[in-house]
Amino acid sequence: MKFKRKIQPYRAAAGGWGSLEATTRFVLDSKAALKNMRNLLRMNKARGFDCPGCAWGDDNKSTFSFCENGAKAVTWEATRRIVDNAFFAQHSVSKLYQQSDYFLEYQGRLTQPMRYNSETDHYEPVTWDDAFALIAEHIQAMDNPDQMELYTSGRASNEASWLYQLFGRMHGSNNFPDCSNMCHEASGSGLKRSIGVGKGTIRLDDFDHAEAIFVFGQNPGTNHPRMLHSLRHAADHGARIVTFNTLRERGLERFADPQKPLEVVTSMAGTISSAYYQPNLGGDMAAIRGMVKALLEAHRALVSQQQPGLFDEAFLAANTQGVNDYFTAVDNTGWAQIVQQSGLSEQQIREAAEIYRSAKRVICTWAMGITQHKHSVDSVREIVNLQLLFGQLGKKGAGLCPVRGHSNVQGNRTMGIDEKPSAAFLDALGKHFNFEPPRAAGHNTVEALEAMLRDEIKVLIALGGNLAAAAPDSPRTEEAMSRCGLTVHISTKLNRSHLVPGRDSLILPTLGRTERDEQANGNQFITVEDSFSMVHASEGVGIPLSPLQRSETAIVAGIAHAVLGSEKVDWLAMAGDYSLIRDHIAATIPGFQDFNLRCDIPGGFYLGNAAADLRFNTPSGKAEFSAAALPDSLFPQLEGQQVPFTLQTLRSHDQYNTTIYGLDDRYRGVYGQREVVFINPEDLQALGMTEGQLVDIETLWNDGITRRVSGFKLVPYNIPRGNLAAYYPETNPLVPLSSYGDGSGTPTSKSVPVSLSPSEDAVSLRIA
Ligand SMILES: Nc1nc2c(c(=O)[nH]1)N[C@H]1C(S)=C(S)[C@@H](COP(=O)(O)OP(=O)(O)OC[C@H]3O[C@@H](n4cnc5c(=O)[nH]c(N)nc54)[C@H](O)[C@@H]3O)O[C@H]1N2
Ligand SMILES: Nc1nc2c(c(=O)[nH]1)N[C@H]1C(S)=C(S)[C@@H](COP(=O)(O)OP(=O)(O)OC[C@H]3O[C@@H](n4cnc5c(=O)[nH]c(N)nc54)[C@H](O)[C@@H]3O)O[C@H]1N2
Ligand SMILES: [Mo]
Repeated sequence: MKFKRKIQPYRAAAGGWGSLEATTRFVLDSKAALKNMRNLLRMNKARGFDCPGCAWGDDNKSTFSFCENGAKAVTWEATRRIVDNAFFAQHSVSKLYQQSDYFLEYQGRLTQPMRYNSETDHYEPVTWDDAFALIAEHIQAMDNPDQMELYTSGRASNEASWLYQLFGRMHGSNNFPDCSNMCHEASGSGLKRSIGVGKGTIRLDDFDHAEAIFVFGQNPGTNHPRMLHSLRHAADHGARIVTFNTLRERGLERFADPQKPLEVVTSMAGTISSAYYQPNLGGDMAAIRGMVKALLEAHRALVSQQQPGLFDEAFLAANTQGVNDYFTAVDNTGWAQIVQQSGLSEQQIREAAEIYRSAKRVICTWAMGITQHKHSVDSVREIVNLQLLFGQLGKKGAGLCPVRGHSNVQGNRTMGIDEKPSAAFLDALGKHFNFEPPRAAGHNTVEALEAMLRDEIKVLIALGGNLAAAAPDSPRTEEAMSRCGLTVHISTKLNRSHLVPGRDSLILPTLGRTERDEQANGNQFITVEDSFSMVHASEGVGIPLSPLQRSETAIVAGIAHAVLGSEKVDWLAMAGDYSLIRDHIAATIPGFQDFNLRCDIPGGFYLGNAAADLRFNTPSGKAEFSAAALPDSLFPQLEGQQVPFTLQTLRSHDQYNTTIYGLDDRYRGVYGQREVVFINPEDLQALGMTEGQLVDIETLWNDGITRRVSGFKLVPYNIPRGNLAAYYPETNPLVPLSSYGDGSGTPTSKSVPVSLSPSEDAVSLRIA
């Protein structure tokens, strides 16, 4: 594959012609153009399938609602290329390992179960029955149930993930590491501690009523393109959109609605952000603390003049706990620290505070720029603090909105994919199935990898995802996985995780969400939950490529049946008729009564959110302020050491996590390449380096391990000094496994302490 490399700033609005053109080009490039188009048309409708792209909600109003990146996700799944027996016979695992992530997934869909043969270093065909028997053999040989890790990636349906957790718990372990541990874990734990529920409190139509929307650490133009419609619509109706993002992101500046041809043809693209602040990486908590400091000052001035204060005193008294301790923490935080840590001036922060206070209804949204730092839980709670002061909960057009990643990651948690399940959930499960579920907390993703490195884990099963490439510290992650006795990957496409086999390894090919899922009792649909707690049905339409592919639910049931037998639970009957699973979900998870009936509601049904109704499931029964101090440093491990740069690892426009669709990042002006590092032009000059020069990036850490990637091209960019950005997963070797968030365990993918040096092999690389 040859790609034209160039760096050329993107000047148009996000979402305009560029977007449609790229979509069409992408769809037509694939061999299944017509089928793809038909699939697109059915996305996000009452029935038809849910877009496997992101977890944004659907308004069910527009007739042709899809986005460029949703289109890529669907087309990528709908390829006619196949990776089968013949492919694996031709390529050894060691040879495939040399290939890029892009190459691996581009080979097509997995169509038959394969087992690794370490003697030949090839995957070889295996029957489903033999695969299940092999899994049972390994699991039954374990000394205790905690020697197994059950990983989940957030595309799995409610039905498959619920069945999966039941299998794991009936077998006796809570080891459910998942992608969420690397993603929005800090949102879940921060929100739970502050307001008693780990989910967003708003609904999609709240965007129509907000007077201000604060967007922290998020790049919706690429990762949640349909959110731009909501932002644009809100901006058109006079809402102020205030962005906090370390980088200048095109999608947050201007957006042309691809569904409004006039805008695309003329240049009527709307401006999105009315204010755009570029804090240092990890600087948002300080920025918000500064906003509150300014607001508290104004509040006190009013009160001292016997006037009503700024804050919503009635709300605070009735619904919250700990505000005075919080004010003390704010008083104890000086402007010098706020300015230094946020990287914003006091004036900018005061200006943001002014916009905030002038709006009656405010929504705060956030994503990975907030959640992938050491102090992410405190940062999430600081957003909540701000919102509580003004009573921005329990009213229309206001609230908290962590914008989720994978399309059903929120649903997975609701279904019990959780290494720390609540006692109430375990009680309900135990009672319904008459067994004693394990009570001890299980492993999150980092803990699972650490346990593998200690040789404590015999079996790893992955329900989707690509753990080897998604997890931090790639060499150690790969080492960890290869130490398992058996690794099992339930996957749609070939990926890096398959190429770091345990002593035994299986690839089990599964159907994607866009495909027809026919079982004993006829065609099945599944359900998913979006970022707004809407649960809805999704039914695939594409014809599967091979009769050997099985649904995720059927595979999980097959494993459970082989390991546990079907005396207590009839796993295979559930795989034959998913409505049986939904009946069990209704009986074990709150909010799902009459689940099967409610699957027919167009657009789905709302699970509800207690905090949005001002009911707080916290120890005090109220929303709890967090009085945490600002962190002294992002890297306390490096006390006293000079850290030249902080690096964030982020997504390009042509990727879905570890799936690389192409080598362009259009809105950032990068074409045909991914090994680039964005840097402030003054830093470039201070380093005595030049645009386009190739550098090595090396992590500064305290464990004596060298972590370095080489040959990254310097690209001058609008980013504050001292901050860098480069793409994930290429930079995952730089993120230490032992660097994770306090109280979240999430790898600190958005703040890696690094230094840069000229690449030694720069000359040869440049010629190549
Ligand atoms: N097309 C596409 N869609 C996706 C995905 C995908 O890979 N491709 N992935 C899905 C998943 S799993 C997820 S979790 C989401 C991810 O969605 P995002 O969180 O938008 O993803 P990232 O690319 O990691 O972008 C992080 C953004 O935060 C900014 N940022 C980084 N650190 C900081 C900081 O400290 N402060 C501030 N204020 N800003 C910061 C970055 O400049 C960047 O704009 O998207 C989901 N949707
Ligand atoms: N450095 C760094 N690391 C990060 C991040 C970062 O920003 N920086 N982001 C983190 C985040 S937010 C996340 S969510 C994780 C993502 O971690 P994962 O969810 O583990 O990774 P994905 O790349 O989404 O998984 C892609 C694979 O899933 C499989 N797949 C696709 N569709 C399906 C399906 O329908 N069913 C099944 N069974 N399999 C399917 C395919 O085989 C594909 O190769 O990565 C994390 N890692
Ligand atoms: Mo994510």
